Amino acid sequence: MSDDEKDRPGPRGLPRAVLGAVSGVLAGCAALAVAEFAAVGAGPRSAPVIAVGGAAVDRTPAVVKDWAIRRFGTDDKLVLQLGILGLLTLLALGLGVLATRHRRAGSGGVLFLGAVGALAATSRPDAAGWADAVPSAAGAAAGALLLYVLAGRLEAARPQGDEGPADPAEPSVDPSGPAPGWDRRGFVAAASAAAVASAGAAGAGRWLNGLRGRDAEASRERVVLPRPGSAAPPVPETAGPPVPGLSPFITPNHAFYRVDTALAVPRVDATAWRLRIHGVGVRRPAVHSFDDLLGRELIERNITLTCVSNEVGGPYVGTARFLGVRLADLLAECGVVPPSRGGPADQLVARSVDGMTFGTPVEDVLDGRDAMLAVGMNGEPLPFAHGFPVRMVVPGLYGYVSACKWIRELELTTFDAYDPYWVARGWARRAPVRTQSRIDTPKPFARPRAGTVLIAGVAWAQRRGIARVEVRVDDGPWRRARLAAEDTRDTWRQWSLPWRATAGRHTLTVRATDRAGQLQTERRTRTVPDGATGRHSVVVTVE
Ligand SMILES: Nc1nc2c(c(=O)[nH]1)N[C@H]1C(S)=C(S)[C@@H](COP(=O)(O)O)O[C@H]1N2
Ligand SMILES: [Mo]
Repeated sequence: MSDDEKDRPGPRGLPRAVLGAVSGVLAGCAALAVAEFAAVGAGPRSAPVIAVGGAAVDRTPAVVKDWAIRRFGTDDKLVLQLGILGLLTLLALGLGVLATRHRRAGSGGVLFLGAVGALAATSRPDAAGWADAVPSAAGAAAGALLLYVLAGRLEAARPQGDEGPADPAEPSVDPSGPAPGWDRRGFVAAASAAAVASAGAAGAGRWLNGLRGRDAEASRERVVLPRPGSAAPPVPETAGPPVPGLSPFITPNHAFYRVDTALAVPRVDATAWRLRIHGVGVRRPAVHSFDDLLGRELIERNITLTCVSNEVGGPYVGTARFLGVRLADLLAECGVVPPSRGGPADQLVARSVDGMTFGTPVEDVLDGRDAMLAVGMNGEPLPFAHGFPVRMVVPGLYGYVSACKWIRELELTTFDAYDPYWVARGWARRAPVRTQSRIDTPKPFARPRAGTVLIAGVAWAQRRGIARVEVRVDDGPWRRARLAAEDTRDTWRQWSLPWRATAGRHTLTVRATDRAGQLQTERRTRTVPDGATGRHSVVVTVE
């Protein structure tokens, strides 16, 4: 070896730490790829990033979950996954560097991360058992082995126990560089083989998981929605005035808000789907298939769905035309009696295929409102993101206590005996929708021209209906807005008010009064535990 060669920090100038970091990242990729492949068995929910993300959501306090929804909206899940991947990358870099000094410790770190993933996966409410631990375990084993091998190539020619040149007189080799005579060929060969194998495993995993999803997609494409026995009356022509900037009366499916904890949207094969009804006071437990439901009398109703996490003025509210089976009929067939007539169960717990649980008052479901198991939304089968094949919809209740998507089970129980998912995390047991209103146009910080400006928006108070909407400019008097025709009391109502706008900065505020006589309160509260209160204001500058 020439002196010249020895003086360089390392072959090709790459310090050993960098090669270690590269090894760490390769090991991380291999681990995730093998895990993705192994997750074909137990389903995408068992893949480490999804499992850890899901477990993190499970443990997120109501306030933080709410902050995330506020801050990131429907992207909260994407942000969470990117966060986990970013953290994993940092850990992989660190473990890779560590492995160049302590091979065992580096690989041990990878195994430890695998254990975290495995624990997370088995802790999820939808975990099937130990099978959910397999992807993380298999991935970690592959990653740990690869890191061990790569780190070994980096020190291949190093004499045992020698951390650097023994003779200080000898021109030194940078101790942070790979050991002299490191097995470059071996490293490059192992690294490339690992990269190719990882890409292969990840690709194969994706493909196989896709095949699974395709059965579900095919089953959705085959659905022919029957005509409703009880159709929704046509929406009054005047319920949705064509005001630019105002939300359409019916929210199209693609624009309908989505709120759920599912990091991977469940893709359920409708032909294999079953709904089980059982529990306290159920004299005839039942199991229904999707075709059973389609064969029954269906009702079609326009219903405004609202999320408890919706801030005052927020976007998590929408109206759709749902088609489904009346829930009261299904329960009555099983012999269920409401508490007011002596029934022993006051809580109807719904469970989804992804392990979420919801608790709805039995009394509400049986009080004559159009609570349903929906199979259709705006003329098509439920989109996967909105609960295909079957979801629950109960007018007048926030989604987290009623609107179970991807439902698979209904259990009659009591509020004393069981707390469903969000209730166990600090949200209210009972949560009827609050009377609310929102200004859709003008938008905040808009700069309309002086003259007539149309202020318009929506107001909702499901089960009660909207009686009045008033708008105030700055500290002026409350002026009654023109209400569009009402569809039903379970849908939102649109309103508008022409305003003679004068130049300058103005604050527009809206308030609604429901038909029970309740005026929307001015008092601002957070969304936790049972829905935000307060009034929506928009500041505009008239030019
Ligand atoms: N399985 C499942 N169903 C769910 C949820 C969920 O996290 N998982 N979220 C609920 C909440 S909080 C709301 S507000 C509604 C939203 O329904 P959408 O996403 O179809 O608008 O779904 C409900 N159904
Ligand atoms: Mo919600």
